[in-house]
Amino acid sequence: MAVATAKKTNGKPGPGPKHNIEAAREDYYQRIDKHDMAPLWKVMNSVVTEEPVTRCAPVVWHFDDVKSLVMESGGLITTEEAKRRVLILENPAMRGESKATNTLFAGIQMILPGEVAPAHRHVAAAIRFVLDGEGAYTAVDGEKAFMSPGDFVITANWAPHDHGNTSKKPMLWLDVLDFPAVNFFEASFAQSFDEPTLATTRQDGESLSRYGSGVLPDGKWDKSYTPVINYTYKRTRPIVERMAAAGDVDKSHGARVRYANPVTGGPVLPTMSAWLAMLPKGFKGEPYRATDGTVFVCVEGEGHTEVDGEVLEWGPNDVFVVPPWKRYHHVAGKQSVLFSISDRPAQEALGIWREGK
Ligand code: GTQ
Repeated sequence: MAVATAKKTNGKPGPGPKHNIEAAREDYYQRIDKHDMAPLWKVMNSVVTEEPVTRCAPVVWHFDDVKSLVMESGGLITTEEAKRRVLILENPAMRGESKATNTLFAGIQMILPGEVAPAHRHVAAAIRFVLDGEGAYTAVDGEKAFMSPGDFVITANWAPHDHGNTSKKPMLWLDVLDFPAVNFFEASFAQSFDEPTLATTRQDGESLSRYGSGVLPDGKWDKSYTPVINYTYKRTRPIVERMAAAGDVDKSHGARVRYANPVTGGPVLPTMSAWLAMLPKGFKGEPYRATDGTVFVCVEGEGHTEVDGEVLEWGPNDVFVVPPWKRYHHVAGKQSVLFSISDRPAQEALGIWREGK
């Protein structure tokens, strides 16, 4: 054995004869292994990488497939039984992990007329982006947000919420939650309530009216998230339309706005940010990359996004993923609107976010 030939060093470092060094190292690795230790120098390049390494793959889910498959679930399980009737959009490179990117969950939630998704709360924060249907609601912190396609609704960390559909049509929305990030920190809590629906304590539209109208109430809002629950498409779309008409079009992102906390100007949530962009007909974006992985939704139009040489074709309500640090550019065949969500504020808060060409 190597031990027999290794030179005694009385605990001091000593290479010994050259032909013995590999054997001596191997013997050493085996001995430290028994103490739950390992040599950094063998893994240095894979743990401190020169560039971001991602397991996340570029992927698109087409609404034609998604809608019919999600609708089918309505005949198989009730919302009451499922609690949340959601089909997870699983990144094909991370199947079984309930992840769209390494930090974000994405799923399509469906709620049928008359159904209630019972009240609960959790540390994971949620963003809902309405795809189809009209007039179902999410109740957050005592306020009902009635939703329409293109609306973007926030459920902050630990905010009690239930969903209900008082309309005559099924409603489908995209859920994006930060629980992969929360679970990375192993900091998840969740709680359900005895009553399926929470008491309504504020008028419909209250939060938008108070905080989203260019005035702010006296008194302090000192939470880490936006006081506005529903950022409606009706209000946001005309803004990107005006920007596009005025030629205020970013070379990579198009005519784009960031959804903001009106009190601080910061992101809507500490962990996730969202944007809405109009791409003029014929737009061909300049390549861009950043360390935040992004979930996009095509709200209107038709085009494609090339990610790392892969072409993702999209049309209305298609959902697609651009992984961290993969170079991408958008091409719009028709005038298009893209909604997007990423973990950028979490990375910025930690000082690790970077962008490049
Ligand atoms: O609506 O509260 O897609 O708790 C996943 C987990 C939605 C929700 C999801 C959830 C919810």
